[in-house]
This record gives sequence, structure tokens and C-alpha cells, in this order.
Amino acid sequence: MVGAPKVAENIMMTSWLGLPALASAHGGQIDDMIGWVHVFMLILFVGWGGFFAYCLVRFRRSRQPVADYTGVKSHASSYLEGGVALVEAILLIGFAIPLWAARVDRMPPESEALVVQVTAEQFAWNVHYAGPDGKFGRTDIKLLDAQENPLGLDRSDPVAKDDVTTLNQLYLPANKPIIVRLRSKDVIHSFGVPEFRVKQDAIPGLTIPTWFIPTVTTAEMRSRTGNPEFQYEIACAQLCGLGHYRMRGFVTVQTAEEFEKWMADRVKELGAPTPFR
Ligand SMILES: [Cu+2]
Repeated sequence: MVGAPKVAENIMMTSWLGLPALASAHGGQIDDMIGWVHVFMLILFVGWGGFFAYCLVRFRRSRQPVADYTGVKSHASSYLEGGVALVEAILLIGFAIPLWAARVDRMPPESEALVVQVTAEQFAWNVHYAGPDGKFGRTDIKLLDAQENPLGLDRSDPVAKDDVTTLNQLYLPANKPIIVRLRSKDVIHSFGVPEFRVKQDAIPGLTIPTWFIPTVTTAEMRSRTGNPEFQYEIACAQLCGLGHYRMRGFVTVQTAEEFEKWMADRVKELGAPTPFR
């Protein structure tokens, strides 16, 4: 499990790199990593640029009128290259691999998380909640209907009765681990929410879990950014066809109580003649 959010310390990082506002528990570590990569690349850029300029002056024609076949005898450049390789190894072994391992290996237990199935299609995000019973209802490809039942959910299955589905609207409670089970109906899509520092491909034939803890509600983010229309947006991050540009979903992060109420209202609506979309 990832500890308390490091939002405050990372404001510097997000501001000097112009990163989107941070709104997830693990995002600080990603920002730190992005920051360090930029610092090291800046050092490399200045270092190699300086070395190039030095070589132009040091080995200029007027000083070396005849080509010297022995070349440079000093080992300085080998040491420099060794240093660069070492820094790159530190970035990879010290930062990138542990961070990635924490993201994929240490999934929170489903009993402590909200599990949501998100099925991507050209060009929409179908969201499926298990409802109060915590069990996902049966789906059947024969029941699939692009307009009325895009997930092919079998409402005759007792477990499916309280399942809530939405189109392009992902409602989440703040400060709770969220496990998104990503699937795709057609081609490769990618579930990306920049503020959560989450991006995961959805691949047809596979169910890929990804997880995060949202830490800032939509309302709080609106007051923080001074933008009353602020919305977290799911951007499809893989070019998936002609309508890729309009494959947008929206995430609404609420307090636990607001989310419970939202869910209860949706379950109530399931009794209505038109199914909730
Ligand atoms: Cu897509």
C-alpha cells in the first residue's frame, strides 16, 4: 500500500515541469521520478554540449595541423561514459523498477478496494459497478446491443440485478483504493487520467487490472484550480481509430458519503422502466 499523499512536496515538481495537478496517492513518486530524469538529462545535455565545444577548440586545425593517428591517450572520456551509465543504472534500478514493481505487484486486496470494470470500445468507455452485493453479473455476447446494453449484461442473473452501468462517467470515492479492470471490445485503447498519473492499455481478449487512490475530490480540485468547470478526464492514450479524438470519459471524485449516495440512487433507478445509461 502506498502511504500518505505527498501532494505538498510535489507542488514544486509539478510547477517547474508544468505537470497537471496531482490527485493520487502514488503520483508523487512518479513526479519525483520524472523530475530526476529531467535533472539528469539536463546535466547530460550540458555536459555533452560542453565536451563537444571543448573538442572543437582543443582539436582545432591550427593547433593540430597533422592528423595524429594515436589519438587521445587520456581515459577521461571512458570514465565519463562509465559515470553516465552508472547514473542511468541508478535511474532504472533505483527508481523505475521499484516504482513499477509497487504498482503491479502490490495490488490492494479487493475486499479493501472498489473494483470497477471499464470496457473500452470505439469510441467510448463502458463503466460497470458490481453494486451493493459486490458481485459482477453475468455478461453474454448474445445480449450485446450497442445502444441499450453495450456490455451484454444479463439482468436475469440475480447477481446482475444491482449492477450499475454508465457510459463515459466514472464515479469514484476519494481516499479509497480503486481497482480498474480494463477490457476492450475491439482494438487497443489506453485508459489515461493525467491527474492520477495512471495510464494503462486496454487490450482485446485480456482483462488488465490497474489501481490508484484518488486523493482530491472534483469539488476540491475546482476550488484549488479556480476553475468551476474542472473535470478529471479519461483520455484514450492509444490512437484507436477515426473517432479517437472524441473518446473522452469523465471521472467524478466524491467523498465516501457522496459516492455511497450516488450509488444508492443509481441502484434505485434500476427499478425504472428505462435502464440507466
Ligand atoms: Cu480509444
